[in-house]
Amino acid sequence: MFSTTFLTSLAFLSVVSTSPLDTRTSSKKGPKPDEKCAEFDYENLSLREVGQRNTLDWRMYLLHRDEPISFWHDVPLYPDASNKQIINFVVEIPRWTDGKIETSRPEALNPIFHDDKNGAPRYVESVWPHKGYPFLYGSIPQTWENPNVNHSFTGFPGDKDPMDLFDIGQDDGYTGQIKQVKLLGGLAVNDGDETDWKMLGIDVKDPLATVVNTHEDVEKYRPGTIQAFRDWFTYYKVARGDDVIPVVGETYQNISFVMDTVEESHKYWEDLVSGKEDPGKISTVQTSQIDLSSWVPCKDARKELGIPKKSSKPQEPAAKPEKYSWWYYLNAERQLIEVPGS
Ligand SMILES: *[C@@H]1O[C@H](CO)[C@@H](O)[C@H](O)[C@H]1NC(C)=O
Ligand SMILES: *[C@@H]1O[C@H](CO)[C@@H](O)[C@H](O)[C@H]1NC(C)=O
Ligand SMILES: CC(=O)N[C@H]1CO[C@H](CO)[C@@H](O)[C@@H]1O
Repeated sequence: MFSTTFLTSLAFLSVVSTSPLDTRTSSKKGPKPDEKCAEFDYENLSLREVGQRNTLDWRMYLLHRDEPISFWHDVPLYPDASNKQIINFVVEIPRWTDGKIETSRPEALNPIFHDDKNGAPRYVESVWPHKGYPFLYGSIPQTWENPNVNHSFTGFPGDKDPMDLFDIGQDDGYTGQIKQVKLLGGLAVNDGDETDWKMLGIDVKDPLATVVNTHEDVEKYRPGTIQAFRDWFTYYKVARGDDVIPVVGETYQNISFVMDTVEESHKYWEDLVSGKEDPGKISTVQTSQIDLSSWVPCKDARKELGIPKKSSKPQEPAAKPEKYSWWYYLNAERQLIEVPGS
């Protein structure tokens, strides 16, 4: 599809990543590389925001050296392949906010958008004592919850999304932020008979990060939070009328198992972007895996894919329905308490 002038040598690609997808191109001799496609550079990331927040048209794109790239396929999983406990994390939902903000599966370069429910922007109800999401929430780049295999631990197929992670650091975060987090454990959530891991991590810059290595370690410094966050994932949809969501194995899985699970998910992602697995409606267009047919040179991506040229003028977010500023209360059986006559 693209001219071979774009087939550049590995030296200029994301050498941070050890994915076999990268190394396969190592012997290729090509013409002068496109400087903008050079090694993934965390200092040169920026965001392009189009449309009004709290509307279904709003989009956030990730830029690398001012060219759009994919949050999902182009941000490496491991900042340093020699330490697989540290991974990159794409912040979708900052702490204490309630908009259901996600990475788009079907759109080219997978921008972040506001998920919809029944044709309107989706929010989560605040269940007492929490306000919105009580942590930063987002996805792990270059991972995939494969819907075509039953996960060996849960017995259920994946939910087709990148893996989710929640970051318990003190920073509030912002949508589109790329962070490095230390993995501490994970919950094998079974949402509607689909495997939907919620990995627990902490921003490596958080003062706590150096003294915690597992979810158990967190207990010493922040008693009760680990259990409270686990429970939050089980009941956060109850206020909208759903059932409690079960966690396979009931509690957090240990760090070595969780690191293996992330790595396995990275392999599923490789099968996805390489076409080994049928992508279905997922857009696998990317700018970093040069020998795959899903590759577009980063300097051409914006034009080829019709990505907006610039951010729109900053504007006030659209108003959200009043009920999302309320608190909802559950009884001991985790059922919604209804006030008679209301
Ligand atoms: C996954 O498990 C279900 C239920 O046990 C089974 O029907 C299905 O064939 C399995 N799928 C795969 C890909 O093994
Ligand atoms: C870690 O978790 C896995 C899955 O639950 C389990 O099979 C394994 O024995 C655990 N390892 C340790 C050291 O607890
Ligand atoms: C192309 C580009 O944006 N380059 C910048 C990358 O980051 C370094 C360090 O912050 C800047 O000096 C470059 O100008």
